[in-house]
Amino acid sequence: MGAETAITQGKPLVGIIMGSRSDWETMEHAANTLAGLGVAYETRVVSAHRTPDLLFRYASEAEQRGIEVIIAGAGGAAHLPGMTASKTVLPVFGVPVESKALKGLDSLLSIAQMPGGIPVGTLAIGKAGAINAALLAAATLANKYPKIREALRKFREAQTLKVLSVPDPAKFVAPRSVAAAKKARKKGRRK
Ligand code: RP5
Repeated sequence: MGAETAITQGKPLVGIIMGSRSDWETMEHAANTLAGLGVAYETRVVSAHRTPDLLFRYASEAEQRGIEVIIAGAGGAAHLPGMTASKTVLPVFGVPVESKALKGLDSLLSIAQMPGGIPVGTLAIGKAGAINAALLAAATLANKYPKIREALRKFREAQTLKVLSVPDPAKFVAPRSVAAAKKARKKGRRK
C-alpha cells in the first residue's frame, strides 16, 4: 500500500455498508480500492429491510462519528442507499449488487430512480461499480485531503502504464499461479 498516510491510521472517513453478508464479494472491491489509496474506511452489514432501526441509527450518526462519505451496496429491492441518503446530508454512492433473478437490473433501477431532493450517486452493477464508488469517494475526499488527491493521481498513472505495457494482447503471458508453478516443479523432479 504505497499511499499509506496519517489518514489511514486515523478514524474511518468512508463508511462502506451493504444489505447482506452476501454482498461482500462485490463490496470488498470498494474496500480494497480504498485500502490501496490509503483511505481509512469501515465496513458494516446494515439492511434496509431486516435491520431498519440500525440503518436509521447508522445513517443519522455517521456524520457526527467523522464519516465523510458513505458507499452503500445492495441487491434486488435495493433500498439501502436511498434510505441512507434520506437520513444524512453526507454524499452517498450506491452500488447495485448483481442479483440472481434479474442480473442486477432491479438493483440498478431501485438505486438510481430516486425522487428529486434526495440524491444517490449511482454506479455500475457489480465489481466495476464497487471500485468506482471507492474512487469517487476518494475524489470527493481529495478536495479536502491533498494526500488522497496525490494517491488518486498515482493510481491513474499506474493504471495507464499497465495498459500501455501490453500493447499486443496476443503476446501477453499471464503470470503463473503459485499452485501451477508448484505442480510444474513437482513434475520436473519426478523425471
Ligand atoms: C439485499 O438482498 C441484499 O443487499 C442482497 O444483495 C440481497 C440478498 O440478500 P441475502 O438473501 O443473500 O441475505 O437486501
